Amino acid sequence: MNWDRLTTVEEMEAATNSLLENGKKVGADSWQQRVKNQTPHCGFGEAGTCCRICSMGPCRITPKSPRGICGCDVHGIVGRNFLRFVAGGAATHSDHGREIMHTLHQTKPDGSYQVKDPEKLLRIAKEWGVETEGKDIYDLAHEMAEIGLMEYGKPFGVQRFLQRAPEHTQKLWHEAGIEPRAIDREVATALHMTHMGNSSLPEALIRQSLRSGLSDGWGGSMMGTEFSDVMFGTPKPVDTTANIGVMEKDMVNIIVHGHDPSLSEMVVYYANDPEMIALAKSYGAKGINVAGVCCTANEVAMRHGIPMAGNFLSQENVVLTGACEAIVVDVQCIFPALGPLSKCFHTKFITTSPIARMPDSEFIQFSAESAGENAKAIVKMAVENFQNRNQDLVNIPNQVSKARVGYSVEAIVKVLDGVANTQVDELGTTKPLLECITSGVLRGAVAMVGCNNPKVRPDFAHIELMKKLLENDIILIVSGCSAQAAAKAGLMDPEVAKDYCGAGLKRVCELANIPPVLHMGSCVDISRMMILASQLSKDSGIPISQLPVVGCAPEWMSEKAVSIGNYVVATGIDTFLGVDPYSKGSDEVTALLQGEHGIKDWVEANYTVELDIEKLGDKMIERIEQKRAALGI
Ligand code: MSK
Repeated sequence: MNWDRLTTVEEMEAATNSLLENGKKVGADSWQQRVKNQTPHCGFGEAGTCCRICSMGPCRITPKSPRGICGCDVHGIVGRNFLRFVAGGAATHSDHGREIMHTLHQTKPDGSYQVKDPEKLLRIAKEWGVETEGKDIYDLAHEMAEIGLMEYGKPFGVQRFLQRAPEHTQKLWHEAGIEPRAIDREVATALHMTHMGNSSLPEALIRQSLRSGLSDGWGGSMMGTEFSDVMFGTPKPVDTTANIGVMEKDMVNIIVHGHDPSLSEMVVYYANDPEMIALAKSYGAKGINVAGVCCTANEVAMRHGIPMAGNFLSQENVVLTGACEAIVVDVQCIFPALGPLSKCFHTKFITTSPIARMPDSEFIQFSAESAGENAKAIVKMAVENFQNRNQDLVNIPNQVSKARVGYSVEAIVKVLDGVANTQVDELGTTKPLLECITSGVLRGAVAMVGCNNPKVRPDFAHIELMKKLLENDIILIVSGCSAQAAAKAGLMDPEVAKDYCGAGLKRVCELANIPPVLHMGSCVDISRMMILASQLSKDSGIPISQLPVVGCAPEWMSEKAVSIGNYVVATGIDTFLGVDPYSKGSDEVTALLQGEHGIKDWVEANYTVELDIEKLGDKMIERIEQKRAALGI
């Protein structure tokens, strides 16, 4: 265990290699092998220049064949593919938010789901103009759930949460014609626009990409985050541990993986049930250990201090330890490979959502109405499986770091008040953080998010970029698998990580007793970052685009990440990518996304794509310093 220094990527890779050796003993496949099988990738796919939207093709654009059969040029094809990519992500995130609203509708004082943060519910109700006086909190929760669900399909108007943005941002959205209407409408419009015979004008396609992205970040994702807080509690700083060594040799190990906290909350609850613990002991285990992978790990870590076993490309590692009794999944980012892999061991691969059905899994349909019963059945199945573990195959690398997680906007506002001693009003203020930035104690902030991608050495880009930014007194707010990369390395351990900071950031961390990399949650929680940026802008009077703040997704891989990129940029935050979003095949689309006169003219921010991680870091620091110079700070 590395309690007093960072765990290096090389050490993590050595641990993975020892797990792959374990897998070889039982004939397991691995993503590392599948990457080799799939390489080299299709050049047309990578450039975004293959169109298979209708059945006349597929059409692939080359110098010899510059147009598809319908006559669409490369710019239309790349633009359409890009918009479809965004729509897939916006639909996915927002459907997660929709499930949360349905769960909110099921809350009862004595039910599986309750209102744990009534103040937050009342605050949002007031914001939405809903009468709260004398109303029972559960009646209010149900009313808010219905109103929230209408945001998905209302025939008129724009998203309610847009009014949270600074006036300047709202004006830009209005003038650019990208205020998102009903969430489902923006996804449907994206699919309609990209159907054969509709839009092929890059500008129109990219405008709709921003609009669809905004329907996610300021609609579906924001509802997912805010109402998860209402039901499960708004995160506060809590200490936990991270990396593969959180699996316990003598305990029943249950891994929760996916995104929707409705499932994992209940699994955590029943894993603590004395009846289940007694059952585990009757099978010779010392107890039940729940740990997380991917964003579900973030959700339960920040609310309950549940350890985080790994991120996206570590998901096979937990099974390869030979000590995983069950891997329980809900939705998104789940490798279908987990089915055949779990068959090589004793592991039960339990799927729970009709949205994510996979071969070689046991399906226990989870629903808000029968949540308790379902979760108990899952925990029992895992416990009973302990007896089937083959002890000769158990290999748990001794790699664990400490992590302090759970920095919601509310928590950040609270802890940073300790640094500058500014009076916090009822709703809180970001003024202490602004003072640190304007005085130069902190040079700026980077919101680092996103996945792992085998195109980038896993976790290396996240960790190395974070170290470089910390050295330069740039504070990090992180979410998703980027957050777990930091936690695995030890960058969320306040004691260890402060030594990687410049003098200013180190002082802030010591005074506020925080790590320099602040864990903000899962990938839907990037909406928290939008609220924080908006609050900084309102408290300073400076437009978001002029603040020394940038976004970064160095190892992103999913459609959701592209949707996120679109709402982050559309909110005015320059965004730096370490993987190309299949757009390089069109110089027109590239200019719109990355140039000085594309989306930048509409929303005052754009993308930078840089595959060299060292240069990506330099470019972010340069942009932050340019913004500081422009502000004269
Ligand atoms: S889980 S979308 S791999 S961050 Fe949210 Fe991680 Fe990316 Fe999935």
